[in-house]
Amino acid sequence: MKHSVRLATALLSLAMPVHATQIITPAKTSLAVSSGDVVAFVPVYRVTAPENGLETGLGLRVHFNASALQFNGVSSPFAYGVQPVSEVMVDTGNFDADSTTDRYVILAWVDITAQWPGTDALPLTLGTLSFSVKSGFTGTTYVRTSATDTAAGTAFQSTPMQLASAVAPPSELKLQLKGLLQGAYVSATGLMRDDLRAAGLIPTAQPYAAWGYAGKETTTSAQLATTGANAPVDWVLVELRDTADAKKLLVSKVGLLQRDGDVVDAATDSNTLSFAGVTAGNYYVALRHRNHLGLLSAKSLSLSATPTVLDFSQATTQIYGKDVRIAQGSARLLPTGDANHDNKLIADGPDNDKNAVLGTVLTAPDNSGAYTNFQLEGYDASDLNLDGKTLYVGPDNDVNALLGNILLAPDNTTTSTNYILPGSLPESGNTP
Ligand SMILES: [Ca+2]
Ligand SMILES: [Ca+2]
Ligand SMILES: [Ca+2]
Ligand SMILES: [Ca+2]
Repeated sequence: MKHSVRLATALLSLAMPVHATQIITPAKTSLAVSSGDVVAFVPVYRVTAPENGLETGLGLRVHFNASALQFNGVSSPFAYGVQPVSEVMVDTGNFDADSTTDRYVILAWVDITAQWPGTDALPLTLGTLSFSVKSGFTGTTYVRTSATDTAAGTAFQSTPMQLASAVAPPSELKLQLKGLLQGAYVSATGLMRDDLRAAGLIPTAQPYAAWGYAGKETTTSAQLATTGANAPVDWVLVELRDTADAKKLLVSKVGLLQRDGDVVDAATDSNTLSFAGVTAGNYYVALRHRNHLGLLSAKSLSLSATPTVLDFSQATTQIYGKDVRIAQGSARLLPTGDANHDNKLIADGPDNDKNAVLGTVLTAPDNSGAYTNFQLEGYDASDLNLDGKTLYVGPDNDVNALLGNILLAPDNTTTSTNYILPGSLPESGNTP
């Protein structure tokens, strides 16, 4: 094969007539491509006056970048005088003056009687070179041509074909997520209370900036005026995590939790959450709240533009790690009590959540007497039952549910108040 190419180029250098310019133009000069695409490079030949178009032939290198393209072969080569296609060669000579095109193949046509390309009219299609776009290719690459050897007196002109990675179509993942917060849950109705909303305490801007979440979600007074089963209970944080590492946070979004457990988009009120610009694939999904233990799906879920449903309130929904959910009837609830947001429920000892509640009460500006039974109104993480007040002692206080969760924890076999109930959500080290 190589022998034939050498013969061809030798003949060309001997016999090319003067003043001709042989011109190669690709049938397509630019193309948008994606990984795996099979693309065609179709060189079209013509020659300038004063020549009549009859030559000894043409030796053509077709240059390409081997990290972007794989050469598949040539089909339908122009038959008259055609030589076997060369192997793929390394472009150490950089004959096309483009260092990114590091490989080439040679196509050659030879006619020792200088009648090439015969009687065929110009321009002439010389064949189709097939390339596959390698996986992971991004950016721009070129297929260029050069003439093999310096044929005496002839010039060569060529136009490259540009291949640019196609812009991926905007992808959007859709998720329908449900969950119930123990602090607000009323088993008689199967709904959560919306005391925070009714008291006008839910902020219009998402409150998870304190956790490092920088999203700009806001809601409207109209949405916060909604009553009934779709009334907002509070803001919640939704996370998509890496299928290979449940600790690795990839995308976050904040939504509003309705009384019936739907997590809705704060802007649109839709119970289908959209994650724009996220590639379809497998993700762990987390649901988190300001003062409840968060939950993560047991497995990563296949998310795409078709909504995926995840309902943490169903007993049949599997949880990542130990299932820390609180059972009330058939409902499963996110446990309340994490007043200091450390992913643990502690009632006694260092970093305990009971003291976080007490401290908030005792240091409240209006509680100048530092009364333990002072009732602090407001939107505070210490309001563990989400009724709009922080209360340490007395009816509807905020520590009873915390204590109950610790004393009744399945692993607290000795029913100790100093038992530490760890959350099952693996803690992420990052906060996109
Ligand atoms: Ca090159
Ligand atoms: Ca709803
Ligand atoms: Ca805690
Ligand atoms: Ca409360």
